[in-house]
Amino acid sequence: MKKYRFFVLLLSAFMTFSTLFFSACNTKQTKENTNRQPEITDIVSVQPNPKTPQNETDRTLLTSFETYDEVVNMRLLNSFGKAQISSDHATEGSHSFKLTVNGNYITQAHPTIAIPTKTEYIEKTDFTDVDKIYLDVYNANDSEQTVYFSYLLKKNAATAPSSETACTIGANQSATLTFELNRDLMNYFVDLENVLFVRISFDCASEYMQPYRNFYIDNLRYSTTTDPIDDSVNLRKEDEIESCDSADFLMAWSNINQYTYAPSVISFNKDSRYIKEGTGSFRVNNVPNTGVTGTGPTYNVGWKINPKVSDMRDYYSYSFWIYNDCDQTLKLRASYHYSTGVNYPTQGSEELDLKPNDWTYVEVTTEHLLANGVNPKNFNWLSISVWVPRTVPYSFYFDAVYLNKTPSEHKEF
Ligand SMILES: [Ca+2]
Repeated sequence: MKKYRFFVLLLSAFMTFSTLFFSACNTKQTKENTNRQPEITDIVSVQPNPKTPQNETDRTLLTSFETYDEVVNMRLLNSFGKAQISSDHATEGSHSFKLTVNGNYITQAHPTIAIPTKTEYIEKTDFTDVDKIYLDVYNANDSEQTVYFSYLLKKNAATAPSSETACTIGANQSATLTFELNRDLMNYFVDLENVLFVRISFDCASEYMQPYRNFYIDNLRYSTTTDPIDDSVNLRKEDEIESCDSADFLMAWSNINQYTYAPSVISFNKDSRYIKEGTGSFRVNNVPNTGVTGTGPTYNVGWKINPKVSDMRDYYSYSFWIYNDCDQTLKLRASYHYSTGVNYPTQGSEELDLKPNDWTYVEVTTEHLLANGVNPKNFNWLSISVWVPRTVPYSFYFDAVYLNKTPSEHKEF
């Protein structure tokens, strides 16, 4: 017993030091995390997770934010703010994670903590059986706040986020938030067996110089179910590649490249000025000044989708609309490929000008795909990417991505 007490004292001393250290390092940490690729290590631990509370035997701990070694692997994204280990408002173990949340009001990308899997702390990467996520939160603000849970998943050579599940928490309250995951929906778009990060997000600041918001979080855990996933769900209409009418459909899209090389954020837009058809469109914004390799005035960012078409020769073309929210003409790159194991579309592309502050219709014919060597029965990816300004905030929107059986009336090139 004496030995145990001594160990606790030592640990406390270590934690105090760690708290200071992590806090002091935080600015650097945030900057590095924005620029750095996920650090996925191949450490495989055979230790079972022993930290399941006795009164919650159906819940398994993911993290309790106890040690510096553990939290240093977490990434703070999208101008997050700060995070540090705290001894206040702990609900599991003796420490919580104190968050000072900012988020860039221009990008509207949620400030996010990304917690890596496949580590000695979280071995689990297959989350197929996980139906609920639990997080203890103390909302130290005078207003109701929303907290989001999502996954980042491996998808071929790229990554894709799952949709965000939201929970609200009242002002100056502590609560256990329960995120009920729609496994059927997620399974339609992403591979739940390949989770790279579990992510906790918050709303962005909504205006310039908005005061930071404070939260304490602890005791992130999950429960599982034996219910099978319903894989008969079909969310697309005939000949529709992407309607952009639901935030859930964002899951179908992957970054064209590693974040480091093509840093951008894709999000759901409901502003009717930027919708061509239906109830929504997708917005892509750049992440200016992130030290991307290269020095030109623009760099290429974009997102790609598997069109899930069995034979492209059944169609005349695919098409989409794109809005360039900028006062100058920019270059679009509509690329397509069928190769596997290559994370950048190399099979062919259309480059064309995007009119300033206007919609442009883009149609790529099957004839053109065939002429560029695309295997019509294995048309894996189509991507929509734009050469965006390197240092200035910028957005483009796209909508109504369809397969067309006949030449469409909008054809412009
Ligand atoms: Ca804890």
